[in-house]
Amino acid sequence: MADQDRVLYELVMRDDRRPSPFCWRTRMALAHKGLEYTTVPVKFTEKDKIAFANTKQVPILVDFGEVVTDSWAIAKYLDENYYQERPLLMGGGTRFVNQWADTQLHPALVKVLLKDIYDHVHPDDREYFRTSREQRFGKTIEAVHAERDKHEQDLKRVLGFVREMLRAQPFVSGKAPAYADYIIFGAFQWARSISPFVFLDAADPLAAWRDRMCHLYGSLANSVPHYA
Ligand SMILES: N[C@@H](CCC(=O)N[C@@H](CS)C(=O)NCC(=O)O)C(=O)O
Repeated sequence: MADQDRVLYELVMRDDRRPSPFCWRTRMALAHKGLEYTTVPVKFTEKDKIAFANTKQVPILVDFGEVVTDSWAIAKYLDENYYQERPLLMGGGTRFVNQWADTQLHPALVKVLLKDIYDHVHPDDREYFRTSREQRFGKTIEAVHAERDKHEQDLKRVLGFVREMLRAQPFVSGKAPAYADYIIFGAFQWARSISPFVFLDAADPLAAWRDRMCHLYGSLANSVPHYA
């Protein structure tokens, strides 16, 4: 790997889909800072490809030789190193949003999406995904999927206060988007990368916000394979 490059290592699924919500936090953060980069696609089972970073997870940012792992650490790194004439990603409360997404939003959403994720996993990763996720949930992917209606109701509840907030302001971060938006948007981009399932009504303020997010930075979120 050249020390002269900025490279994002990110998850890849079949048909070159890039669904990782954590990698989308980083993609949007890099776009926010106006930074160029190339990507290295990593399958779940390609742990050898990322062993250099001493982690088993993506995203990993290699910024001119500086290896940064974990989406939160990457966002902090970007604010610390690219602050001149670049808008800050973080504000008060951003850590709260990060924690909320990791512990409330993602656990609710993954149960709605699990079968669709499995259906889009790269063929080389199918066995790994089934085994690791069935261990995590303590039941089969199909058993989780069988309760999708209930999981959808749980997800709607979890999203309730974000919806209310977006009635009063265009972005989670206020008048302009910042990292809190990218955190939550990462979850929506995860969903639309691998699932045709529609869980937002057209009249929902969240749907309008999601649309605004999809059109940011030259419609970055639409530049990869996705459903509606
Ligand atoms: N806390 C990490 C979580 C990253 C994460 O969970 N990445 C997933 C992809 S969405 C991953 O690499 N999983 C590897 C695996 O399940 O083996 C972050 O914020 O970056």
